[in-house]
Amino acid sequence: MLTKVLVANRGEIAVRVIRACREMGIATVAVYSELDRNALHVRMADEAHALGGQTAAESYLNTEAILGIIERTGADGVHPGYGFFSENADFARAITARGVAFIGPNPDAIEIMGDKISARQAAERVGVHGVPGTTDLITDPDQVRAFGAEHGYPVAIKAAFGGGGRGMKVVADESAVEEAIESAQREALSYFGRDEIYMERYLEKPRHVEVQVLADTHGNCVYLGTRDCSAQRRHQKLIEEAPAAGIDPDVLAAMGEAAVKVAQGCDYVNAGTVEFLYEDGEFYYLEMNTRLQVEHPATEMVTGVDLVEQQIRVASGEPLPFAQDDIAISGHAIEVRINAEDPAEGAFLPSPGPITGLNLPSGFGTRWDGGYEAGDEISQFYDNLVGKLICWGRDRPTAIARTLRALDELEVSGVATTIGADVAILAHPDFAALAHSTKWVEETLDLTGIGGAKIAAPAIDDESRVPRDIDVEVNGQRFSVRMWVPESASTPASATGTAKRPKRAAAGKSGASGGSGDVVVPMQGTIVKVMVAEGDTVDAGDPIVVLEAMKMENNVCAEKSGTVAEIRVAEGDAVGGGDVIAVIK
Ligand code: MV4
Repeated sequence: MLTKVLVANRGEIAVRVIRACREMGIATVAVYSELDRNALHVRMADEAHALGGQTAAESYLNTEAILGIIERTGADGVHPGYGFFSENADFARAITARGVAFIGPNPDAIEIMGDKISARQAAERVGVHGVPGTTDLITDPDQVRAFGAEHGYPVAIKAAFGGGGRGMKVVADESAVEEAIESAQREALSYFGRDEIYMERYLEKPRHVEVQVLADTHGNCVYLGTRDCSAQRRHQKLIEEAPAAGIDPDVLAAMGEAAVKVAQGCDYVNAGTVEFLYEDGEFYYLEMNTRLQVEHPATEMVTGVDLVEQQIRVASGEPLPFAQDDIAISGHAIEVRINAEDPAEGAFLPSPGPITGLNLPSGFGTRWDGGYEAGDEISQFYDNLVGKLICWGRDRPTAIARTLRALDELEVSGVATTIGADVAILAHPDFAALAHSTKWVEETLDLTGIGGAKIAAPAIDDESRVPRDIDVEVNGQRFSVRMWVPESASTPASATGTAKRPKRAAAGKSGASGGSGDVVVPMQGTIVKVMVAEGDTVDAGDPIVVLEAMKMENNVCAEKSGTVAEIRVAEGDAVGGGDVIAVIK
């Protein structure tokens, strides 16, 4: 078993790996950029080492610095998390060349799956098919026209060396072929440095269904059920769930077996995900992700398998402790990504900054995988995932209701978050009815007026409170209401607080000297203070007496300017509503 694991990542996934190591009694080494010197993953690890630099390229992608830290610390394993070096075959080779375990797949499998054409060929070899199309590169527009004539339009033109959806062009009909080829090649060249393209039939409303696989070094490979990741925008997933719902179990089982075949076909080892498109009862192989994915907890919640623990065991040479028949899916899990982005009007604008307040949900079936605590900062230089909320329920409706309940408890202050968009998706009848597809968030979901805006941290209100009873009437029925108000609000009326109201009342009259000279109390109460004496000159709005009524003190003010001709009350007198207590001339 590995004894000391270097976690070559940051944020929630570094925290996730450190937690698994701690449970297994494995020491952890964190690495950090200049900006992450005091980040949560650094605070949690047994030891932490500086990479230097701020941007990802200067820090978490600095191979030499990471190799130096491996040397210095004696780490015998490296977990790459996702992103950064997780699908970098050269990095994996550099690690293994030093006799250190790369907690992930063999470098050859990373390479085969990194190239979409060889990945598709690897699947075809074991009888797993992608969307009908060709693995030949397009060299002539006539190839596309011939394909369109045979299979129909639309046709998808894809970058051979692409990924993440970039470089895909949809050809609506034969007149658009030339232009689509040119623009696909242009995009492929600028994103990936290579312009090779191929084509497939384009599916108009597919769901994105993926299969979690796990393979050991002894030839065992199992699938751990499916996930549906159709709720996404611009290839950024927002919500994932396990298992994929509303699909015939026989189809899901066939998909799982196909995924295992693809993995075994490239001698895959460790955790991986095989992606499919699903439409009208059919599934089509898309690609394989050769890493632990962001959404892996959804699978953990319905299988009970700790995927990070199994990754470490596999990298230590242990055989899988279960066979396919031992894997059962129990209930339903939903994962919601909480990003520091403002989803208002569907823009999802990044919102980096300090997290000033963080109240996390808890309760039955509720899991939080986070990378930050209150006081930590979301940097503009890295992924802005604050954390993931994962809720389990005995069935899908229960899981949806629980996730909405937990989101209601979750409070993130200081940065804008995607919570509003997540709620809009989960509460939408299309989502409940499984009527959504990969295009639903962008084309159907209405995000106008969605609040994602930054909220300030709630002011700390530690002032003691006192009861104040008032009577109210609602539709003619009398209720006595007790309000608990800050002590300061119940102390004798402050000059500003009480002077304003009469002034507004005075302003409503025809002019500074236009009101009545009679000073009238508006309601029954007790005079607690007389503010003027007979003969004083006053302005409209000046307080004449303070009246206590309904446990509140109110100023009773002059309605017109003039001289106080008469005062008819003294402190302590009880008065009735409508009584004239002074006269101004
Ligand atoms: C497709 C498709 C429809 N038809 N291929 C986009 C990401 C890339 N890896 C594959 N993608 C797609 N390929 C055919 N023949 C629709 C998509 C697609 C998609 C796939 C998975 C998840 C989200 C998506 C969002 C838009 C389009």
